[in-house]
Amino acid sequence: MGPLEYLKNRLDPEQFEKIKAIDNPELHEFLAKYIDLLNPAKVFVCTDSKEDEEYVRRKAIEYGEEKPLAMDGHTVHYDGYYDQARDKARTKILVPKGVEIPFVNTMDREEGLKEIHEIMRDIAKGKELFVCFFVLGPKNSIFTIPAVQLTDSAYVAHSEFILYRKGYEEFKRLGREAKFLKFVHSAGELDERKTSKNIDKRRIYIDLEGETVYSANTQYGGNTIGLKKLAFRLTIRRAVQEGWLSEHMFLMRVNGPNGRKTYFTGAYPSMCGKTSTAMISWENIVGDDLTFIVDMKGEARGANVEKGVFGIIQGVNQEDDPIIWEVLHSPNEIIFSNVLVKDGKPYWNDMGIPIPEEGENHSGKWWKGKKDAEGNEIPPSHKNARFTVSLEAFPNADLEALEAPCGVRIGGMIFGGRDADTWPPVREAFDWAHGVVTMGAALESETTAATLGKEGVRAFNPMAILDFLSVHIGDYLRNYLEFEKKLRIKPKIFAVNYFLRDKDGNWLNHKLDKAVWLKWMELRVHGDVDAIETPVGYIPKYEDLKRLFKEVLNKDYRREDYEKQFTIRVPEFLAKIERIEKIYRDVGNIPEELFKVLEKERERLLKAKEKYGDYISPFQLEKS
Ligand code: SPV
Ligand code: MN
Repeated sequence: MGPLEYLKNRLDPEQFEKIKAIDNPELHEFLAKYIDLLNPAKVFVCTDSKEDEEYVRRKAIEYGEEKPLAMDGHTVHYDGYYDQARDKARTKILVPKGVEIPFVNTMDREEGLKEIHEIMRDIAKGKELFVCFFVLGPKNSIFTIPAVQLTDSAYVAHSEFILYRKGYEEFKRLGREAKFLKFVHSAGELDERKTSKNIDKRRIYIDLEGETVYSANTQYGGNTIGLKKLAFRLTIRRAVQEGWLSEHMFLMRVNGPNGRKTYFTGAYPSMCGKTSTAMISWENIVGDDLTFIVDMKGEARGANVEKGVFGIIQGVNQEDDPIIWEVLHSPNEIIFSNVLVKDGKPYWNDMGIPIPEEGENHSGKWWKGKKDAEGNEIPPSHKNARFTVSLEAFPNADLEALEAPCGVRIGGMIFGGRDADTWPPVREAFDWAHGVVTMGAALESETTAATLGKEGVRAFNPMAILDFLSVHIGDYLRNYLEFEKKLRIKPKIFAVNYFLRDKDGNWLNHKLDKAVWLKWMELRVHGDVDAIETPVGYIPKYEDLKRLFKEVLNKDYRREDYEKQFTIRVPEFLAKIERIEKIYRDVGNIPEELFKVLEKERERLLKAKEKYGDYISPFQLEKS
């Protein structure tokens, strides 16, 4: 029996007709194979119609995966208590026998496929399976990558409708031409709280060769929403093979003088300020997580892979995040996940207002002081609790840029780390290679609650991409360095660090200072202000920042604060070079250019140390 015939027998006629309308035998074969394997009680095929989307929304509630909240359009979803973050250990890239890729959790392809197919056999028994079509990037554009998602979770399908552009018509239009990505997900057996029961059989296996990702026995979005971090593994590989960039970056517009619009991308490991930067209320958000960058007539053009936000909610408060606050308190379509709910209202940690001392959260019925099985006190909401909402809900979204088929020209690229003692708040690279190597490839942060495991450990995380790398880091960096050659107009590269402290551990910056750094970077992209040359790049001049602090935040910026923040900490920088260099030497297959760039930086630092000592005030450098 051919795949189409199988589908005809297996699906309701109405659903079958939707599949038949897409002329793509590879798709038919894929659907027949996995519908047969997962063996659901019924199948629903989503077209781009409002009715089909509404059907998914309704099912999420009917099946108990989401509950309506008091405000129109708001629902809450809970993931299992032990299923609250990306499971790095059980996310594996399937590779041919004997292949090992540094930093990448790999597994023998044949073995992995065998295991996951066994786990997934009959896994959707008794459930409804949703077949959904989406595209990554704007529709019908140079960025577009079609994708099909199978999932037995209405919550996952619902999330994707909020986060991605619909793709059924694109599949129909492309027919056999569609080079699509495939996602197969099942939450597996559910417990009475409708969360995945068989966490020990949680698996996320990424088959590069088949461009297929399997996700089983988990619900947390980072593990299940195919088009997000699962697709990202596949697009990184495509980008390296095809000579463009698929990045873990926000995309935003910074508004310069006289209405000038300058677009920036920013790569920050989770919880390093990426979302809050992209959402500064007087600038304009295009995307908060994933960006495709291609060269077009010598320009670097960027587009948001997604059209919505799966954002961290902890710490969102009215004063610092007025826009998100407003979005979350308006009748938009929003899924709150793993928050505290009381009387139909969502609450989260550090929201800046008193919150109830009991209610329901990711642990079930919750009260202040409640402890989990390990004896740890359970906070009101999970640290990695999230909100899922479309960008259309944001009053400051740049929707024109979001859907621009040619994307937007990127003026600057930012790398944001998290370190207490090395990087100044903002600095600019001397050139592309200097930025790629000493800022992007040398990015470090501390581990956070976005993944399972210990928090607060210094973590090497080049381009904030380490968790998602699917190719050798050397090939990835080579592609990055080579990309410059295609560009006639090159984006400037910057590094930021919002987490610098003094010797006593006090923060040196306020949460909103980043808004000033952005304005400075915008001016630098256009050569509007001078800067001070240091051994590690260009830093702002005090006068410029003083003016910007006043203009942007209406704050008086003190000389002594500037001096503390922008003092070049030579020993710490040298130690960082040692660390980074060693990591790359041990890895092998790294472009020689990386070591040359690091060596030059070391020489500059040593020379400056001889002249000025270990800690160099920006005023000293300015004078010279
Ligand atoms: C991140 O952790 O980088 C996120 C959320 O954007 S997740 O989808 O879990 O990756
Ligand atoms: Mn992310």
